[in-house]
Amino acid sequence: MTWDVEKIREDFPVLSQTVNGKPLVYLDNAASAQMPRPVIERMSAYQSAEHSNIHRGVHYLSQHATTAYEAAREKVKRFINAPDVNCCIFVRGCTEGINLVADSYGKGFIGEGDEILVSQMEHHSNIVPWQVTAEERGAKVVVIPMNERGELIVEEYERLLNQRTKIVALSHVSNSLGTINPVKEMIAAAHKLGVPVCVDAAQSVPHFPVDVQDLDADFFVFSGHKMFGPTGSGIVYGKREWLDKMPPYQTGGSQIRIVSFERTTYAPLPAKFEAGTPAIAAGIGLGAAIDYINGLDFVAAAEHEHQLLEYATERLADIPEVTIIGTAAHKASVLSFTIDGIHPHDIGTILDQEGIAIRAGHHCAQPVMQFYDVPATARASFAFYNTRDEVEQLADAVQKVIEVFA
Ligand code: C6P
Repeated sequence: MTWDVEKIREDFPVLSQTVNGKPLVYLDNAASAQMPRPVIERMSAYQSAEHSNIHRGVHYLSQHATTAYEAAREKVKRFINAPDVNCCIFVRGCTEGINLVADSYGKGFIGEGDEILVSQMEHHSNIVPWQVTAEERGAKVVVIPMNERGELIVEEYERLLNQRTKIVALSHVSNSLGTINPVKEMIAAAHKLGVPVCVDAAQSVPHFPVDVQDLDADFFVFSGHKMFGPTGSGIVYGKREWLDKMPPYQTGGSQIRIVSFERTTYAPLPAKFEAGTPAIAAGIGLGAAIDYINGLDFVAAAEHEHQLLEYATERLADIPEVTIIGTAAHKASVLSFTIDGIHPHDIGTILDQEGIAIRAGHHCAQPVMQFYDVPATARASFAFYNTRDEVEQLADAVQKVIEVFA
C-alpha cells in the first residue's frame, strides 16, 4: 500500500510555511497535531452560519446546531466502535475526561483502604486526578513498574492486582516513551477480578484504529486536538454499567431532569455528565476530524508513520552522543532522546533555528524522567503527514547541535 504523503500535506495549510527562514518541519504532533482544511472549514462554516446554543432552543438555528453536534457524537461512536452513542460523553479534552472518571468513579466506588493501580509511565493527567481521589477516599495509588526499555512489567502488574484494587489507570501509548502498552491483555487480567480499567487513549487514537469493544475497555478517554481536530474537544467513553451508577462530575444546566429546592434528579446519559453549554464548534470540529481520518487509508497512514519512526530511530541511534529514551518493542510516533552534556531545552532551541519543532521538557511525565534519571528529554513525534526528508533534516540538525557544543 503506498501512501502519497505530498498529496496529504496539501490538506494541512499550516505545514507550508517557513519558520526562521526554513521550511517548517513539524515534529511536535504528540503535543498537538495540525488540522486539515476540511476541519478548519467545517468549524468556520459553523461559526459563520450555524452557531446557536444546543439542546435548548425550538428555533431553527438551535435545532440545526443540535443536530450537527449530535451527528458528531455518532461519528465518535463509530470511530471507537462504542456499543452505545449515549456512552460517548463530550468533554474539553483528555485531562478533563480523566478528572471526570477519577472523581465520579471514585465517589461511587472507591473507599477506605482500596487501591488504584497506575502505571509508572503515565502522563500527569493520569496520575494526579487519581492521587486526589485516593486522598479524598482514603485509598492508595499503587504503581505498575516498567523495565529499562520502557515496557510495563506485566507479571508485576498481575501480582499487584488484588481484591482491594478498585480501578486500573493505563495509557494506551506513552507520550514520553512511545510505548504501546498491551492494554487488551491487561484489561482481561483486571476483569478476572472484576476490576475496571480506564484507558488514556490520548496518544493512540491519532495513530492507529481502535475498538473499545475489542479491548473491552471500561473507560476510554482522549483529546480531539491530538487527532487532527480542535482544542477544547475530547471524549470519555464509558460502559453504561459504570456510567449509570456514577454520580455527575459537574452539575448545573442541561444535566438535570427536575430541580427543586427539596430534591434534584439527573438526566440520563450522556446529559448527566454534560453540564452547561459545551464547546459546540469544537465538538463539531472533532466530528469533521473523524470524517477526515475515515477518508484516509488509516492502516497505510499508520504504516507510513511507523516507517518514519524506525528510520528516525536508526538515524539517531547512529550518532554516538545520542541516547534514545524508550526502546520498547512496540512503539508509536514518539522518539525521545538526550545528547551527552547538552540540555534538551538547548536542543529544542537550536532545532527551532532550523525550522524544526520538537518538544523539550519532562512531557508532563516526571516519574518517567525520575526513572531514567534525566531532567528532561528532547522529543520528536511523528504524524502521517511527516516525510522521510524531514527525518533526514532532524538527524542533520541533531548533528549540528553536537557540533555547536563541541
Ligand atoms: N500530552 C504532550 O506533549 P490534554 O492536554 O488534556 O489534551 O491531554 C493530556 C494528556 C493525557 N494523556 C496523555 C498520554 C497525553 O499525552 C496528554 C497530553 C501532551 O505529550 C501535552 S503535555
